[in-house]
Order: sequence, then structure tokens, then C-alpha cells
Amino acid sequence: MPDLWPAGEERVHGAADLATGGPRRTILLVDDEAPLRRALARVLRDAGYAVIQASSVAEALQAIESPVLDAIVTDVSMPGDSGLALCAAARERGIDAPVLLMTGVPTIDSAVEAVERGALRYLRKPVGIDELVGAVREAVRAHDAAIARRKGAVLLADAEKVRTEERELAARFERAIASMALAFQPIVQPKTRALLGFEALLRCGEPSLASPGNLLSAAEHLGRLEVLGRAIRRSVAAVAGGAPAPLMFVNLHPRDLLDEDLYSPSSALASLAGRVVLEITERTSLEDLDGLEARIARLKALGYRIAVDDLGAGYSGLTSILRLRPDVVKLDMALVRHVDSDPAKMRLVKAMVSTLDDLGAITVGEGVETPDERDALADAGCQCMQGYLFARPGPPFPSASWT
Ligand code: G
Ligand code: MN
Repeated sequence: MPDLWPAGEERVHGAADLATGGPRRTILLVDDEAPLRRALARVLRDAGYAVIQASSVAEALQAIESPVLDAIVTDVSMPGDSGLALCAAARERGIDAPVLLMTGVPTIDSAVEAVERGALRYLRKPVGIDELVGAVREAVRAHDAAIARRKGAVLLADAEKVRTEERELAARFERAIASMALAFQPIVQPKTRALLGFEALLRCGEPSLASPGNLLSAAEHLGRLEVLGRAIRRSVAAVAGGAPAPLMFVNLHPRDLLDEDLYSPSSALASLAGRVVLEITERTSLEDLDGLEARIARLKALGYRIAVDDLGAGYSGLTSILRLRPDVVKLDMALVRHVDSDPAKMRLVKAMVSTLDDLGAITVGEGVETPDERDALADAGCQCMQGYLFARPGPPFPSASWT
């Protein structure tokens, strides 16, 4: 039976180290001479260390499998393998606890081998109490310092990686802004074949930020939402005059509501405010937006209309209808998809259209892809629609198809 856990030995991690006041440290002590080993173990325990004892290299290797070791103190010449072999085996297993070798007869050869195998230092037998405790304390300190250096190096490398990624993202964002273009998709009334308006949709030539969601996330991350929002509104204003429909729908990021430029009566878009519907979606929460109601009131006073976008998508809640009092509500395509073959969905859409009508809001069904969805929406009382069935988003200005 290996003498790994002598009676009365308790290994309590987290108990204070009497020597340093830090957490209790664990020392593996290896010597084939039992009385000597026990005496050294007592010395180390008295100095505040937890001690694991082993009487051979084989036993020691069993002991180093699991516990976290702060240092290894080992005899060099033992029957079977020598302490130098333990040193090498520990390094092979990725255990970097410093190794202190005890020997009666240090030779040049064994010293050279010890260094090669990663031993920290020699202790000459017989080892004195103060010498042992001092050497162990030193070893633990060296181990701590090595761990701290490694952690520091990892943190530095991480920070460098983050900086590189940020720089690359910023460069991609600049390319996206430079190549930004708007696509327009008509919003139609199929019954009369009238065009209610066009929604301006964000597009760019930077492939990694091609989806508007990615581009907006990048802008958010880089603190460039304001730049992006202003660029979109300027671009809309530049082409809106030529649109063959009364209204222009422009998506706002909730944070655009904090940009004073949006409220400037002299902005390019403000001169067209009477024709502009600002679409607001709750992709990021409106809840904590400072003075939301007052901001919406200012926009309405400038002549803008307000739409709640994506109603029925996970993130767009019914309360936004109460808070924004929108002129238009856009039903998310999740509510439109298969509305013709899903009676529960049909009833829900019908009830919403009727309620919104009572509240004085127009409902637009988004993402209409089939004639059956179109007809079901119309039956539910939803007269305004948008979707691939009528036109895909395109350069100013795609015409709608009715077949
Ligand atoms: O969140 P918002 O409703 O603003 O997003 C509209 C998006 O939906 C646009 O990117 C547009 O290209 C896309 N879209 C428009 N019509 C359809 C459609 O009929 N089907 C699908 N799957 N997407 C559509
Ligand atoms: Mn929209």
C-alpha cells in the first residue's frame, strides 16, 4: 500500500499558508527512506504546506496525476528510477512545478542532467530544516511568478488580437460606408394597384457586412451608428423627390433617436418630412431609451410619420404601439408566412388589423411571397403589403408586378 496519505494528513486547499499568508500550497515529497521522509514531511507541514509523500518514482507518478502541485522535493538515488527520471516524467506530463533534488553526492554529470531535465536546484543531504523550508518557499515563489508571466503573456496576446480585429472591422466598415447604396422596395395596395410608398433598404459592397444586420452591428460596435444613420438619411433625401409614390419609409436604429441631427429642421430629410415614415424596430430595446415619448412627439411635430416595424417578431412588442402611437404598423413576415393555410394565424392577423384600425394605424403585411398570402391578408382587412410577390428591393425605383 503506497504511503501517499499517512494518517493524520489532511490536504486542505484554500486554508492559509502559515508561511506566506496565501492559499495553502502542496508539496510532493519523494524519498525511499521512510523515517527521513516522514521527518522532512513534518518540517514542511509545520511550515504550513500540505505534503503528499511517495516512496518511489512510480508512486510519485501516481500522485502527480491529479492534484495541483506547487513544488516537488525528491531524492535522487532511489531503487528503481532516480529522481532525475521523475523530473523528466513530470515535464513530459506538462507539470511545471519546480523540482528540488536531494542528494548526498552531487556529481558534475548528474548536475548537467538535472539542468537538462528541468530541475530547479540541488539540496545536499543531510538537508537542514531552514534550508529545506527556504528552498521550498523559493520554489513556490518561482512557480507563482512563472504562472503570472504566462497569464500576462496570454493577456497581451489576447489584447493584441482584439486590437487587430478592431482595426480590420473598422477598415471593413469604412469600405461598407464608401460603397453604401440604398435599395427600394414598393409598398403596395394590391386591390387598387396603388403604390403607398417605398421602403429604403440598406445595402453595401463589402461582402462581410452585406446583411444590414451585420453592418448595423459593426456600426454599433465601432460607435459609428450616427455616421451610418446620417448617411442613410442623406441618401434617401437625395433620391426621394423622384419616387413615384407618396411615401418614403426609412428604417431607424433605436439609437438614431438619440442623434440631434434627426431633429434638425434644416437636415436634408426634414424638408421632406411630410412624405417620410420613420420605421422603428425594437431590435435593441426601446425600454431604456431616454425620453422616448418626447422624442417621438418632436419627430411628429416636424411632420414625420412613425411606423412600428417587424411587429410579431420576437423582439418587437405590443407595448411599442402604445408608446409610439404609430401611423403605420408593419406585420413581421412571420405573421404573414402561410397565413392562408393557418386558421389561428389568420384570426390573429384579422384581430390585429382591426384593433390597429381602431387605433388609427394602417397595417402593412411584410414579406408577402404568394398570391394566397396576398388574398388571405386582404380578407383579414390588411390592404397594404410588401414582398417579393410584388417586387424585390432594387435601385430607384422598382415597379410592382401584379400577376
Ligand atoms: O426589418 P425589415 O422589415 O425592415 O426588413 C425587410 C427585409 O426583408 C429586407 O431586407 C428585404 O430584402 C426583406 N424582404 C422583403 N420582402 C421579402 C419577402 O417577400 N420575403 C423575404 N424572405 N424577405 C423579404
Ligand atoms: Mn423595415
